[in-house]
Formats: sequence, C-alpha cells, structure tokens
Amino acid sequence: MAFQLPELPYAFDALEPHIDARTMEIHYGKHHAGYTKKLNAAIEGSDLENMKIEDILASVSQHPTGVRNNGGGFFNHSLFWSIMSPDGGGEPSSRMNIHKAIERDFGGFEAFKDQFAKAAATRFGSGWAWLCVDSDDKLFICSTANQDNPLMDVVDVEGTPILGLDVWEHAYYLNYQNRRPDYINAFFNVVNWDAVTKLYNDANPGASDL
Ligand code: MN3
Repeated sequence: MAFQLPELPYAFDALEPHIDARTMEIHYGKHHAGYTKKLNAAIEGSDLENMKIEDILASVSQHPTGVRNNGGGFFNHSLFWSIMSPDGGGEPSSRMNIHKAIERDFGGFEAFKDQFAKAAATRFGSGWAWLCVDSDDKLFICSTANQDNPLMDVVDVEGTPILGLDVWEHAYYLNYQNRRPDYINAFFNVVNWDAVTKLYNDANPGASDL
C-alpha cells in the first residue's frame, strides 16, 4: 500500500472543548481514512505509487480527478492534525521565526488572525483556509475549494502550506452546527505554533528559530 493513514498525535478528546471527541473520531477514522484508502485505489499499479504526495500534488493536473480529491484529502488532513495540539493556542513566541515573519508580512498577530479568519469564514461551501510561504519566502493567506491546496498546479496562487483549517461542515457541524465563525475562533486555541514554525523553517532552507 502506497500511503498510510498517519497516527493521530493525540487522543480524540485531547482538543476538547474546542474540537469535540466525536467529531475527531469520525473526521480522522472515517473521512481521513477514506481519503487515504481511495487515494491508494486511484494510484494502484501506476507510477504514482512510488512518488511523494507533494510531488503528486504538484503535477495533479495530469492525473485523474480521484487523485486530486483524495490526494488532497490525504495530505490536507495529515497537515491539519499536525498543526494542532492540546498544548497549543496563543501567539507564537518571539524566539520563533514564524513570529517575526507574521510581524513582517501582516504587521502583527491580530492582523494575521483577522485575515486568516476572514479567509476561512468566506470560503463558500467546502474547502480550506491556508497560511502559506511563497517562492520569495513571504507569508500569504488564501483559501481553496474542496480538497485542493496551494501545492497543486491547478490553484490560483501556489505556495507551501504551513497552517491549514478545514472548513468542511464535517469538521465542525456536530458541535457548532452552522456557527463556522465560532469554530474558527476555537481553532486558534489549539494551533501548535511549534509545528507551524518548523514547517516555516523547512520551507526556508537555512532558517531556524533563535
Ligand atoms: Mn475534513
């Protein structure tokens, strides 16, 4: 099997009350597991079985729709779990490069948060909001539909995603019903800034936190 469902780095109830255990259990165990299984079925017997998921997504325009939808779903959720933590929330500390980059590119944390929350709230229907690094190592915010992401060669603005928020209803409906803005606010209480700054540094060869 080419791709495996990554282990969830915390218990289903670890992000409560911000993200409830039942949502986590279904989201990880049914949705993410489903994307993984369908991705493997879509690439079975093809050269894609030996490629990294990032490389598959970068050339996704050349692959069947099932690879786009399920490859995106596989990657996006893997990233999503990794950038949350029960010990997360607050603002990135000043020793983190991501702190400096947010100051530089958005003028401050609150301005960043407002722009990100707006991107998440205004994505119509199903999709994701992203914080990304562009080819000049600058941060930008965007959103994509369905299971697309900024690594794909089919989106409006390409970049390296380092923070993502799932705004599909399956991500919040059990606990928040139609109150997507409340879910977006709650997400900021569980963001794992250690993980985000590591992804930022990985996207900037040579960079590391103080
Ligand atoms: Mn989802």
